[in-house]
Amino acid sequence: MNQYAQELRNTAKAMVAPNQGVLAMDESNGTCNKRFGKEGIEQTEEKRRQYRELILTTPDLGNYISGAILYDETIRQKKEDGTPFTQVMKDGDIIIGIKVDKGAKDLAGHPGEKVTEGLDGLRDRIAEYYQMGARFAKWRAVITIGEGIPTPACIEANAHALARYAALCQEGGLVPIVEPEVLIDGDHTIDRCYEVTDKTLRTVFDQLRTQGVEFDQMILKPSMVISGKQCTQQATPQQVAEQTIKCLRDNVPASVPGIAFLSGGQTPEQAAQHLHLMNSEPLKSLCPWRVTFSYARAIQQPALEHWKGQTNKVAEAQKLLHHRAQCNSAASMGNYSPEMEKQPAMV
Ligand code: 5MM
Repeated sequence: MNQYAQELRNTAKAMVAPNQGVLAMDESNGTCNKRFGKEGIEQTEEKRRQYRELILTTPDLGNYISGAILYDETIRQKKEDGTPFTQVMKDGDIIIGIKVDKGAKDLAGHPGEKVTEGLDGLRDRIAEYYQMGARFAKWRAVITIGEGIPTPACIEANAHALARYAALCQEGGLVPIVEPEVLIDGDHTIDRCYEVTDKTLRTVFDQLRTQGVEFDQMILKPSMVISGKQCTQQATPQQVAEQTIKCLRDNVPASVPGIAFLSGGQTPEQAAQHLHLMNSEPLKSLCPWRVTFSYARAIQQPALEHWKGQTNKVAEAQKLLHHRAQCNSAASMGNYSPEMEKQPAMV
């Protein structure tokens, strides 16, 4: 039996505790710089550090956020006053998570498709991150819907990598967040998204089983079953919630403690509304797992747009971040209403 088994179960449960979800702040430098570029923010290590300090020092963040996923650069950084970010998180009751994949790269022989890399040397990196205080990890696979894609080759290669990553994490004491993202980009219908998500989740859980991953010691981070962004026929929020729960019930074992969605390019309000509907009757009683969030953009975006790199905007940006965390916390309990968005944003 894995020496970490009980610790892994406890961590997984804590990550999806009532009222709480996970904050994804693991943008790689490329992605973070791209988002900074759009806001006219300088693309430097110091600006990324300042931004991550803004997030992690948001007052009372730990009331709504159980854990935060960091990037390799961030887990080594400190506050301006020299306090390591890892210490700030421990003090704020936020579990330390770390992205361990090395990004989605072109899949050879399959134009338009990606496979996520990062298995080489992963055992050693996990040991280092555990030493640094991390207790969970994340690996994201990307599945694109388009003409003739995804192919079985893409789904299988990504599912295999996710399962090998998850097994290595459990061996080293980190709860794996398994993230197969079916992209929202494209003009596909919700039915097509259902078909692809169903096939992807089925293949991922087959591979997790094959690699001996313990389902009660992991968290699934899926995309929702939703119409493509450019689809002319957009499904209603209730349809998104229903189709997503149906697809998850067909594929995710009840022993998985929690499902923490990515937002994938939905607006902050959509992401909160969809999560709320899944946590409201009649869907709520159909779920054997806790259903919550692991959003990046749907929590960070308003704060980033307000901050724009300006020191005098930090406190206001933190209020916006706090508000999104609060809305999604409520949504994860079925207590969100669009009225919450009308409250003054406290700026
Ligand atoms: C899908 O992206 C994940 C969730 O974020 P959203 O809620 O915005 O969809 C997120 O954790 C993602 O993996 C990172 O932000 C970006 O990582 P890369 O490696 O693409 O920079």
